[in-house]
Amino acid sequence: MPIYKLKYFASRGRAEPSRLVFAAAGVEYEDIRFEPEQWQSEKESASASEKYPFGQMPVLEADGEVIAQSQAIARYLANEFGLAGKTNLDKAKIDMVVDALEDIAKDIIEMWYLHGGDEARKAEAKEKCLTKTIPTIFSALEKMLTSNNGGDGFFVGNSLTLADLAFTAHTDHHIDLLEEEATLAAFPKLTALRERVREQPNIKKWIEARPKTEW
Ligand SMILES: N[C@@H](CCC(=O)N[C@@H](CS)C(=O)NCC(=O)O)C(=O)O
Repeated sequence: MPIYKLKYFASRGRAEPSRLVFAAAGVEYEDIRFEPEQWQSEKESASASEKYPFGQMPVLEADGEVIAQSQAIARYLANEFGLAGKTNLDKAKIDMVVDALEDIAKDIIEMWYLHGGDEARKAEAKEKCLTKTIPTIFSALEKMLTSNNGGDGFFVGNSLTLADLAFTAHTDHHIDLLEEEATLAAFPKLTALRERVREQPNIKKWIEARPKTEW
């Protein structure tokens, strides 16, 4: 097994789907968390372009090989640990879920950057997220989940995959950043899936043990 190091800020954010993949697989890794000032000096270090190809985090080191981009990292780990579906069609379905979640993340990030600035525009962005983006995407995901074993199992196939883990990580994030518990309420199958994933023993253990962060 390679020696894995996952580098990110002291938050769940874009690293948490990969952390959940590690947890689900029961694989050890070094969970390196930088404070903003440490990150600044990392970025200014002589080897920054090798260690951080895009000048951003998260970054994974696997036996010294550097992999950047959060989705690439999560997919790589899921493939390595058998959480990436069995067929190319399974993989495409997992990507559908992950990419749809990224569309929500884009809207939330846009809203987040208005924080402390134009409060009216921020409220407008939040409203759009809550009344349009999330309901549209969650309706499609609820339908997709329901079409697989009645929605009482997992998004794809008969076992846990990156799709379920990414959904669980992203919904925590949405709920915290939007300060809104209600986004899932209209979607009973998605709500139950999230609980099922959070109750998986390895995931439960990680959620209890992980550093408590604001987001
Ligand atoms: N597309 C990239 C985006 C990465 C990204 O935006 N990283 C932010 C944190 S979430 C970052 O490193 N910000 C610090 C900086 O740009 O200096 C991914 O998914 O990994």
